[in-house]
Amino acid sequence: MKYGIVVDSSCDLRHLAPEFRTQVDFTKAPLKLDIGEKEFIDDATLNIASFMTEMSAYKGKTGSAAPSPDAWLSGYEKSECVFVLTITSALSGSYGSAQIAVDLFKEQYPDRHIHLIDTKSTGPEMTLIAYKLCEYIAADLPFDEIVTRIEAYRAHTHLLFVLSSLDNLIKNGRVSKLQGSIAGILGIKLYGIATEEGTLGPLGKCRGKLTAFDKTVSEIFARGYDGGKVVIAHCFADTYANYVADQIRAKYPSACIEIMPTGGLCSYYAEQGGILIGFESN
Ligand code: X90
Repeated sequence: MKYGIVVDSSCDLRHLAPEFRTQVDFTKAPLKLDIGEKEFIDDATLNIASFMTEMSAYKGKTGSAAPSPDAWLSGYEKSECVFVLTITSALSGSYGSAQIAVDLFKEQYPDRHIHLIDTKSTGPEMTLIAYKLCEYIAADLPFDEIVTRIEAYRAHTHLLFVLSSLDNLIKNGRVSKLQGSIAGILGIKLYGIATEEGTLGPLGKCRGKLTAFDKTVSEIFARGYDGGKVVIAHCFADTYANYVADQIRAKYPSACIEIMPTGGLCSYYAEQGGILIGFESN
């Protein structure tokens, strides 16, 4: 296929909408998840519910690993014009691995086009960027024009999150102990934002079933949301995701909001009850 979008599996999106499928090849390079010696590939065959149950029950070490350059390269090779989106390089080696594959790809296919983006984010914000790429491709824009426009678009996308536990982020050294000091305290939720540098930026912590979600919705409005697209990914927390969507719709009734379950990687780190919200700002 002429156009390809290749993402790592931290992007929760499973498929493109049918109207884009004939024009764009969408490939996911899977990260790996480990429970002790047992390795799970974060692809469409992973049963996330049983993975999460097994992970919670396991007392030893669990972890994740970025896709190999080979896994990236085999995704790129399917298309002539390739856009690559990775999880933030501040928290994962996925971008570094994708970059090695880009160099190999350029050597092997000097006539093809490829553009690699460190999204400085993950999950739903990557989904928003993938959706926008589809729109540009469907509009028949030249490759370089799409590159310029997608870089400009990224200034208008953001990611907020609400987590009930930072255990896996701390255990895997993705968040400092100090930053995550509230982790594990029952009933406390932490809400925050993906910073410009692509790190976790805590905004606050609170008790109360819905307080963190109300505060997060206020943050969405405060950060320039004015009725654009929203993608919410949740880890077995569709009630919270729907609550957030309802609060947004109370102010913007025609807001375009999509709710989806987190894939393996985001489920592992966001943990049960966690939600991630990607949104567009003006
Ligand atoms: O390379 C690897 O093994 C992957 C490591 C990924 C670590 C971070 C995953 C975060 C998932 C948690 C809340 C959102 C944080 C956003 C910060 C940019 C989701």
